[in-house]
Amino acid sequence: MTSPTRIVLGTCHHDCPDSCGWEVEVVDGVAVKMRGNSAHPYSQGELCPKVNRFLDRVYSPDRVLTPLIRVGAKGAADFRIASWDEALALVASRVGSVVDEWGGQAVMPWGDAGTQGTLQMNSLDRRFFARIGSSIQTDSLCGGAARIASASTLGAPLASDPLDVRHSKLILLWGTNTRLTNRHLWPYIEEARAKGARVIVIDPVRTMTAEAADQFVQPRPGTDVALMLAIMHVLVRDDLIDHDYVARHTSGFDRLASHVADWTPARAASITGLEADEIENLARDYGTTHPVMIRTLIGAEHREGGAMFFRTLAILPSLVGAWRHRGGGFARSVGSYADGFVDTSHFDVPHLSAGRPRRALSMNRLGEHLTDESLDPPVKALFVYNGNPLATVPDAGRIRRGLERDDLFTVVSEQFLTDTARYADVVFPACTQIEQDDLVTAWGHLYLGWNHKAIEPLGESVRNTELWRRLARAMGFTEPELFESDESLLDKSLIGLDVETLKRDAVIRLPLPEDLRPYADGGFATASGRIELVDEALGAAGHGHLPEFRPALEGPLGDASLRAKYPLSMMSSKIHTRFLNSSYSHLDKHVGPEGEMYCELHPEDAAARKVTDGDRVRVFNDRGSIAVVARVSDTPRVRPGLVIVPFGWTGTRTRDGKTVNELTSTTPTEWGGGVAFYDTMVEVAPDR
Ligand SMILES: Nc1nc2c(c(=O)[nH]1)N[C@H]1C(S)=C(S)[C@@H](COP(=O)(O)OP(=O)(O)OC[C@H]3O[C@@H](n4cnc5c(=O)[nH]c(N)nc54)[C@H](O)[C@@H]3O)O[C@H]1N2
Ligand SMILES: Nc1nc2c(c(=O)[nH]1)N[C@H]1C(S)=C(S)[C@@H](COP(=O)(O)OP(=O)(O)OC[C@H]3O[C@@H](n4cnc5c(=O)[nH]c(N)nc54)[C@H](O)[C@@H]3O)O[C@H]1N2
Ligand code: SF4
Ligand SMILES: [Mo]
Repeated sequence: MTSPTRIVLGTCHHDCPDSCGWEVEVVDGVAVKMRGNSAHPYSQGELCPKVNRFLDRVYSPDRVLTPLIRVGAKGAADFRIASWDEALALVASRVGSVVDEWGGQAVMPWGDAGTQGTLQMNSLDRRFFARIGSSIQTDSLCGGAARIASASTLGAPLASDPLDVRHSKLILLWGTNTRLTNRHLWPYIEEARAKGARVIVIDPVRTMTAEAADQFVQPRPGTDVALMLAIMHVLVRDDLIDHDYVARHTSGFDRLASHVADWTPARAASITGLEADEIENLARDYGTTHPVMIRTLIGAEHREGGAMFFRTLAILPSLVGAWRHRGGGFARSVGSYADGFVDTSHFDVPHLSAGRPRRALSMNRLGEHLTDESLDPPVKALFVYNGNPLATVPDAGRIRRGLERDDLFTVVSEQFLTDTARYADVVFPACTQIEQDDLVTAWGHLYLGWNHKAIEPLGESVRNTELWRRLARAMGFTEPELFESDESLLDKSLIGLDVETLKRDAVIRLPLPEDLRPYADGGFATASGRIELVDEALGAAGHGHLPEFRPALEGPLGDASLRAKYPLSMMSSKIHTRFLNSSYSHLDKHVGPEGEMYCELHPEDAAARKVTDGDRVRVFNDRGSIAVVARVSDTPRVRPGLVIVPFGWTGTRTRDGKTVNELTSTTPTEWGGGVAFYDTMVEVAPDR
């Protein structure tokens, strides 16, 4: 007799602003169907081309379902199946010896947001690594610099509700590819358009979002701060300033006004490659239309000047009083709004590392840390979870050389044998989201999601929290904090929420006002309560008291000798609808329709290199070289001088086993702890 069908509600865990609600149909303990939860107020029953086939991922024959121990060469993915006991004992003994010989800091954790679930992203791992006294992972591949830089202007990383674009008359999608990366926001934009709103996309690439916009502004990459300064120039010159708002809620306006006096549209035009008229019109539209919303996400952070982009952009709404209006302001990540309701600070238990010194290692410079002979102590053991750094962190060649080291012991927790997992000494099998309970805070909207476990973990896979508990036990640790249950961890985190409704519906809105408008009447979280247009701290640190345009060293206006060797700028943003970062690019039904990893060139650049559409080419610089197919079209998405190689491919599906991060730069953002992936110079040559 078959048991009745159960419908289990859940929330997507992916590192994606949408955090959609879903429902899983379960028969006899097997998930048979998965679809969007039509009662989810934001995603309204739709998932996406990545997650529509999620069950293929869950039940893929390629899932890692038991612990694995390496038997072949590193990178060969030659493993044998092992019992949990054996694998745990091996890790405990190898890591134990590393700690004895080199100290805890020789252990490096590397974890990202493979799941954004509150428990499974970052919870007991913090305690486990504190107990070891490991190195501490710092910096951020995604969002950290944008957050810090926006907060440097606004006082806190809090800004407009993106869903308020419904009420806008003018929407500037500035460095975000909404239709691809934040697709469930698009209907809200269309709603505004139906009421007469205009949409302007500002992006160096003619993205699918640009194609759907009313106006497309295509600056040279990394030059936006010059554009913003010229917009400020026009606002001041033509007196489109909201003087009342500026007087009451900002300080330093006079200095800003004189600072932008020589930032004429003509000057910015020569830097951005735009027409001076185009800049004039953009500034005038911005200064005269209300409500006016600037929507941005992460992309423009991945540059040497990435932090300054966000600091400067966040200034614009205060100059025109855009914050006053529903549908006006600046909408970026709203993740920090959940902080008051989901408090995970108790996940950190400082006394666990008492007496053990800890040092910071940047997650963005993994390759450097793994190969740096002067590092004291060197990294001797590496734990990777919730990420695939060999495919997603810049300068992958160096990471590979690190992972190949015989004296490095690498542990990976994964669902699949990713590029990185192939180099592991031990792989532990990880659950997927429908095999685990969790809470999901969103960064693209103000709804909080619950995720109910729909099926039992497949094979011997475990949720991350369980892995940390098992590892702690195997290491002989006894502190009770290392073994706290998932239920207890979550219970202590939820503050002032209707947990019953949250669990029943798997979604509630954060208890915030419907009309959010955080700064309608000022109230910035700075020391003075005002936006301090002159930032003393940044100035003292050499980053400019006032917003400054500084061209990237590895950019078209940067180091001339580098440019002579590698004259093309390379972007590697998200392009494919069926990939979510490097996840899914190993699954046939996802990778098949996306074709092959390519390099798109402007026809002029292609002709100069005797490259035509479909040719095999090499894209290279001093860091490495990748083999791809050229894409050249009569309607190029880029200006001359810029090429695109899409991000997201896994090396298991590319011609030479390499991905675009073989070429990318590890130069940090000038401040804010980000990394300048997109400021990368290359050359392209036929591969004959
Ligand atoms: N389909 C799909 N969706 C995704 C993801 C995915 O891999 N695939 N990844 C998810 C993740 S992790 C994130 S962080 C978000 C990111 O979401 P977004 O920030 O929207 O996406 P990005 O592609 O990083 O960058 C957005 C746009 O910024 C542009 N850009 C880059 N440099 C500049 C610049 O100097 N100036 C201007 N004006 N624009 C610039 C790029 O051309 C790109 O079109 O997407 C999420 N959604
Ligand atoms: N060139 C270039 N590089 C980029 C970017 C770019 O635009 N261009 N974007 C950057 C950005 S914004 C981001 S966010 C990063 C993303 O980089 P990563 O975080 O490394 O993203 P993924 O490659 O998707 O890896 C997520 C992994 O987590 C695993 N996973 C999922 N759920 C769980 C779980 O519950 N437990 C465990 N143990 N594992 C799980 C998945 O199987 C998957 O392999 O890439 C960055 N790198
Ligand atoms: S990946 Fe993003 S768009 Fe797709 S289902 Fe998950 S949250 Fe929604
Ligand atoms: Mo990201």
